[in-house]
Amino acid sequence: MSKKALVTGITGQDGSYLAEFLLAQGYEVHGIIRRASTFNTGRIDHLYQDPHVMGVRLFLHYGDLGDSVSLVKLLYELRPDEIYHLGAQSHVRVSFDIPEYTSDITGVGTVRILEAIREAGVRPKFYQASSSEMFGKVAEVPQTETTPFHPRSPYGCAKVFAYWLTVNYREAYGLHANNGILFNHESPRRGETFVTRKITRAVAAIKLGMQEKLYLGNLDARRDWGYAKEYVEAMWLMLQQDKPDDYVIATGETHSVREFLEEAFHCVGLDWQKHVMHDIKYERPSEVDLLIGNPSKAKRVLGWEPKIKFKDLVRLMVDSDLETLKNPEKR
Ligand code: NAP
Ligand code: G4F
Repeated sequence: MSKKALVTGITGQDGSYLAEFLLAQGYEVHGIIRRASTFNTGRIDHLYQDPHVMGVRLFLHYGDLGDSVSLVKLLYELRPDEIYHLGAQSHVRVSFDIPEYTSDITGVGTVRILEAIREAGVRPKFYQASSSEMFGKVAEVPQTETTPFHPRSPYGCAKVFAYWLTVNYREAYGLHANNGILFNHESPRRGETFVTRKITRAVAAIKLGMQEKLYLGNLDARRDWGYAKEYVEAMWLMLQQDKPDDYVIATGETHSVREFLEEAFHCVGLDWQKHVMHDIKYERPSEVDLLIGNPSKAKRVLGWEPKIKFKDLVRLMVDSDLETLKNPEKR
């Protein structure tokens, strides 16, 4: 019998790649989606539309991380073997505008799932989408599984809370509960308001004469950017281990937002300085200046390592946005 996985945040960037990966592994995949006034399944619609490849092994259920009863009912009904908890208010800048909501959904949302597991009397393996944002004002370089946390945003604080809850449920109840501490990971499916995708979409639009200027905030921040499609495989690998644990998932390289800009504009033969303007509204009250992860534990224990590095990532995102803008019907 095929394994059953439940994915929160299935409509997001990572959820869509993970659903694809799990279906290809033969899983029956269930996802929680929110009711919205517009369609919000654009990233997973293709999984429904290819019955020969995917069959009817993808099931979507309405629910919300703010609604415990729906979570408990779903777990009673489904009794999944694995839970990938990816749902969150995931935007750092926005978390300064809606800190209470972010704490509730990104932080307490994890408690709701963990308690629903206990309430339903199920014993799934559990993955928590922890974040390099927890390292914040970094205590050491590069960051590893033992680097202390110093979050710099309401989002980062909520993720630290959820991280420790996951550790606590592992220690208190013997749950196979795992934290993947993922550094920034991007793709053509990245939300349009995160900096990489904002840049690659603008580069494509500027190249095609559809836009002139791009407004950005802090260009000095440095991030360890990897490819989302590869990172979801690490999530799965964590849940295939005999023992639960916490892992840093990163490339081990760091680049500034300015370097990302240079490389993206270089892909289409343009000079970024002619198009990029500063707008203070994109700056944060407190910034994370430098992130760079050491993924050696993931390599040693999980056998995971990233293949797509910085320049390839920028190129594949720019190419995809050019293609999409040239063929809007494919969007
Ligand atoms: P994303 O694209 O923003 O997706 C977030 C998902 O959470 C979406 O499916 C969203 O649904 C769902 N969601 C938001 N609020 C919800 C609520 N109240 N109830 C139920 N679902 C809700 O994020 P991502 O980039 O795929 O990241 C996945 C997870 O990894 C997140 O927890 C994020 O914080 C974490 N993370 C991401 C990165 C990264 O670089 N991408 C790095 C480290 C950790 P809608 O589609 O309806 O909005
Ligand atoms: O793309 P960003 O918004 O990503 P950020 O803040 O690093 O958070 C992402 O990665 C985290 C992992 O460390 C995840 F947990 C989180 O969910 C999310 O996926 O911003 C990257 C950098 C920041 O330093 C920001 O100040 O880009 C800088 N930036 C400069 N101008 C901008 C902009 N960021 C955004 N979003 N928009 C700008 O116009």
